[in-house]
Amino acid sequence: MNGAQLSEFPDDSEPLRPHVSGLRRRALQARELSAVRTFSTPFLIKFLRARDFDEELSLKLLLNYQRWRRDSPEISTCLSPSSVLGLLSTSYHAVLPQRDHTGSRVLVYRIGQWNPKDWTAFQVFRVSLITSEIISTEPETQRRGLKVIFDLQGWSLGHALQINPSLASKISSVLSDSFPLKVRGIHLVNEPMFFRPVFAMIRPFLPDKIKQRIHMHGADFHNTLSDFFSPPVLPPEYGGEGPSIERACQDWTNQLLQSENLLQQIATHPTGDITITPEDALISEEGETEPL
Ligand code: VIV
Repeated sequence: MNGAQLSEFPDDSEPLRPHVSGLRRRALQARELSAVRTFSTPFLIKFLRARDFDEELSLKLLLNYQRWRRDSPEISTCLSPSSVLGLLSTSYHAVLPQRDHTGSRVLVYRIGQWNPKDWTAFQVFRVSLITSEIISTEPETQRRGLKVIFDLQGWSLGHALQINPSLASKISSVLSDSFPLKVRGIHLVNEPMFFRPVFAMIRPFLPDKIKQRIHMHGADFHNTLSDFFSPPVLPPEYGGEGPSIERACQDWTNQLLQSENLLQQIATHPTGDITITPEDALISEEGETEPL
């Protein structure tokens, strides 16, 4: 059975068990994680699904995720949606209510709603990390990944000045191999000419696979965006027939606010694994074959 077929099985099914145990054993043996004694099954499955059940690649992703969290405390130590409520209230961001025809989650970011005088790039990044943590718990999103629409209308020098090389490298790491989500498409709309230098800073760090999935639509996006998304998926502002972008942003903000506790737990947990059950702890002790 290949990774894509395995991915379809539910979390607690028999065919997934040897892979979960395999990744758990590798993770428990990894020197970088020596302080961690348990890994829950749903947590490990996120990384396995993101890498089509290749245990070696899944371990690498798990270690990169840990490293990214550690190296980006300005972004990862607080995942409270209410701390960025002012930004969310401007209709900056939504996860659309409908998945696309392949089952991917569709995310919209309206950069023009971000006033760089009020919010730092780290806080803006936090919004994406919050959403990513929430949607990465959904098995269907773990299987079918996500697509992002960046509306760059209103992109200004004030925005550009916030994106330095260190931040550009953090952006490319989460897009490539530091977060357990499959990035299936990045669509830029309304990008102005002077977005190019910023894009040129991020692009060299991206693997070819991701580069090929970036589409620049410009101001005439109505014609080309519809090649990728069917009308019921998109809000009318983007040429679709779904609920308005304002409605979608409000609804998603409310969903995030309801997850405040969960997000707080993820942020403060040493590995971000908040789904540990007593049963999982037992399995991990069995899996521990090396003498301490
Ligand atoms: O956060 O899967 C200059 C995606 C994104 C994520 C995270 C995950 C993910 C697709 C990003 C996309 C957005 C965490 C797991 C990278 C946060 C970006 C925050 C910055 C401050 C926004 C500034 C605007 C960018 C727009 C261009 C981006 C690309 C060309 C990718």
